[in-house]
Amino acid sequence: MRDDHSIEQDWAGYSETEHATWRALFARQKGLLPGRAADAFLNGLSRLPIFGEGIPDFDALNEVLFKTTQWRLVAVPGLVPDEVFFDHLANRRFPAARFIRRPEQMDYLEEPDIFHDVFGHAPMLMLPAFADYMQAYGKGGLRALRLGVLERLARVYWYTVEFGLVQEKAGLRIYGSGIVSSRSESMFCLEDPSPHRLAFELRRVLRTRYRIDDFQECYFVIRGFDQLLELAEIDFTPIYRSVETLPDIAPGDLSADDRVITRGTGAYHKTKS
Ligand code: HBI
Ligand code: FE
Repeated sequence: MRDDHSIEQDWAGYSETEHATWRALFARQKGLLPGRAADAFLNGLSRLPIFGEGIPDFDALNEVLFKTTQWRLVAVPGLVPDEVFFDHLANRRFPAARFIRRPEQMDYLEEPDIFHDVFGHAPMLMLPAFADYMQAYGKGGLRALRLGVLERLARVYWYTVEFGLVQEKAGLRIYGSGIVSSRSESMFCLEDPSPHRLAFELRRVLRTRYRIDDFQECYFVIRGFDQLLELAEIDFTPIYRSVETLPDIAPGDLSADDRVITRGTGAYHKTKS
């Protein structure tokens, strides 16, 4: 392992069982995502050498990704320390786990694996606005560590990059990597009546706790990816200060100022049944 925690992907070292796990995960999500995933996600996926046959080769991916938005994937053994993670993002490198889940973990695992990191994250990095937002998050993460406000900033990443929804003309769509890489949550987040779907509001997000052990009870909806680019351009320091004394909000709670996005007309349309 290098100082920045990166390792070789060693693509030739994957076993047939590992490629078979990828194939099964890919086939399952591919069928679910038309009509559910954001256009930008589907478009990014279609332009990258991410296929159903087996685990992608980072060298081939990086050739396309780097040419498009100057991002690249670097292989890591698993979770890396916050500071290392942010430093990679600030330099337009996405640390992606080399390992794939075991066959008995098809539906759930705690740590991000290569399917989550590559299938879930790489397609959005093909969109210039999103690519710039991710880099800004890395820089902001390094600042937040110094200011002691990482717990609050991490919620912005969670509710956008990992579990974000976007309002498109055709309806509500998924762009969060934690959702697009999960069979059950990609249905739950759009179709289940129970979770709150709220218009994205920065101060509200900074205060909202999240669940790591179950489906989200709350999703935040952006108007489009320009909204993320706006976040990349503002100074968070006065905003941290303005919410410093305000209490956290539980993920299942609603407050009077929340703008609830209904799933009514134009929300989610099935394109096939
Ligand atoms: N490391 N490999 C990896 N992937 C992540 O998503 C990740 C990480 N380290 C820290 C981290 N995420 C989060 O704690 C930050 O977003 C706050
Ligand atoms: Fe992730």
